[in-house]
Amino acid sequence: MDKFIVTAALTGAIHTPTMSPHLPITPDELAEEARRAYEAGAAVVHVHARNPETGQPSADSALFGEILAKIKDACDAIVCTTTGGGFGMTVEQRVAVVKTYSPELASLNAGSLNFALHPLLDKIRDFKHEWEPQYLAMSEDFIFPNTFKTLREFADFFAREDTKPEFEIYDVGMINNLSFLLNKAQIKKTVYLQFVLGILGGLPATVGNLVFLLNTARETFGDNFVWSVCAAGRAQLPMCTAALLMGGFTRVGLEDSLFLEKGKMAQSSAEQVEKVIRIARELGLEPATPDEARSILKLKGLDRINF
Ligand code: KMH
Ligand code: ZN
Repeated sequence: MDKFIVTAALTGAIHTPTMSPHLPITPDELAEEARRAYEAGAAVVHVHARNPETGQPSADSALFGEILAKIKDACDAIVCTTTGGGFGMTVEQRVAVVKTYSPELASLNAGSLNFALHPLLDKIRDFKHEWEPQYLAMSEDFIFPNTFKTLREFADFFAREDTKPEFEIYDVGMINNLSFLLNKAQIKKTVYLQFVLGILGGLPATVGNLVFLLNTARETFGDNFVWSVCAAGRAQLPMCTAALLMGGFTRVGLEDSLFLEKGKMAQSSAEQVEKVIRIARELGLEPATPDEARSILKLKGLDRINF
């Protein structure tokens, strides 16, 4: 039976509390969501921290530590911490979680883009918190900075901790950035690519674009890579299904979509995990356990994390 990895991206830094009452905010809510996603079949949970009072994406290292410890207590899923953080954080703040907690896996954004969320403003009239409309509005003029210098420094910090980078690829040129960044030995260790489709400022979520990304990755890394897909909003499940058909892995979760189907909000990332696994099983695919995912991704193991 072929195995595929399901990641649940629990909260992210895109959606704001007004957009869904189900978005986990506090460490306890994040741990509970991680447990539910794990029990539904996710091998990996991707984690951002949020200010427990306001729900704003947070770079607070102690808060991150509390979240990581609670998730570790709640379930056996692999924890993939963000180093994308939230808008306006410095690159030093974003990478601190790797230096401090030495996770098995963390996101590493493979290039800069105008990560634009401002169209979401039109959909909401009354926000719960003052920061929310400001946060969305500023993204119209915000370059999410991942310069070559940042990539080099992040890659060094990851290498020091032996934290596996999950490279976030928003556009095809970012694969070329990685071919510049990575040496042969790093590529031999299996490059892990997360294709992030449908972000305004990046590639639209289409099967054609996914094929383009995959072909470019093959030309760049040969067989030395594995890949996953996530997609924003209503493209989430169709693009994950396309990934399954093409031999890829899938990321679902409320970070990327707040819905389970048209007009129906997801109460938990776990519902999206269940749904993608249901589809996969119809195709003869089984979700990998965390230990199977560790072996596929060549992770260092739980005994070498610092939380
Ligand atoms: N926070 C977004 C700007 C990641 O986790 O590394 C990008 C993001 C990716 O969420
Ligand atoms: Zn993220």
